Amino acid sequence: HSVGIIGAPFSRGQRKGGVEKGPDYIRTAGLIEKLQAQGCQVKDYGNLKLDDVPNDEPFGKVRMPKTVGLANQRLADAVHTVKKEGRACVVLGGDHSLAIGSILGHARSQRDLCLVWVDAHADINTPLTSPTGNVHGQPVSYLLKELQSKIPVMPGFSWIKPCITAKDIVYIGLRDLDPEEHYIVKNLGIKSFSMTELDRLGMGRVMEETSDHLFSKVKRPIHLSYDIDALDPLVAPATGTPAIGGLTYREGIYVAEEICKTGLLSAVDLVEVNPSRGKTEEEIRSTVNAAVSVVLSCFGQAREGSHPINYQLP
Ligand code: DIR
Ligand code: MN
Ligand code: MN
Ligand code: MN
Repeated sequence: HSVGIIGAPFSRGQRKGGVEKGPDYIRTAGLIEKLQAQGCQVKDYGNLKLDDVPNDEPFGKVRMPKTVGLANQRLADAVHTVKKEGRACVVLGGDHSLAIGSILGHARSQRDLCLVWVDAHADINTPLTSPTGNVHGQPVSYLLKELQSKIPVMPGFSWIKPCITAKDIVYIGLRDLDPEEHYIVKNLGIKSFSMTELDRLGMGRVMEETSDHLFSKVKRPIHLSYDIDALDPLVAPATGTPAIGGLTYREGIYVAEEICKTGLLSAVDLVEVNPSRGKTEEEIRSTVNAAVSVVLSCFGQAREGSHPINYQLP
């Protein structure tokens, strides 16, 4: 695998400080060295320089629209560059609002991409349904063609053109949706494996059905947008909006292993690691290590073990 890493130390899509430290914590835990040790060619593009835009008044409820819009514009350009250079792109967050720029940048070079969204939350509020005004609870709404008529013109967001349709998305791990979000998911018929479906089917069937729905018939590039709060807070407590009853470590890794095996993985977001939300060093360590393991599994780390293709017994 040839992998490009972008740090997106961005926190203005929600209210809690600390999530901007995610990229550096994940690097310090050895992500790049570990990817290289498993045979990946890695280029680290460094952290984006993202500044607050002055006089960034709320638009309705939406908080810091100019700052969030500009950061995502920068990120879209960076992701586009990584894809032009022929690498799989890994964006380290930062909060989940950065999926807007990551997916739009990805879509510039990969027209028919599909989206696997692993999260406790659907992140599909529109600016008008959002109960919090936090853009990290809204990114999917800006990306969906079907919702375009429901999105008002907002400062900082005029460059955004939706790039995916409802049938191009699968959700995995949902358990904390606002009523308006549930309405949108059902009304648009988005394929969703909430924790209830996961309990019914098991993760093996969930990944089979994800594959059937998105990429088994016609091969297409996969964008994996992975919110660390998809994992149970017992595993990943250092995150802004933890939700009890989530994926086990094993289920979380299995998703990444299966996506890796398709050979279609083109971009990954690993978001919402917030070291400041860990109550102890151990909570931070556990969350960061889970994030590193998810990315390693996306690019070849397998629990069954592995060996070089030309290996000869001595
Ligand atoms: C809530 C929480 N649905 C919102 N969303 C979160 O703010 O729109 N997304 N935590 O990650
Ligand atoms: Mn979430
Ligand atoms: Mn999210
Ligand atoms: Mn969140």
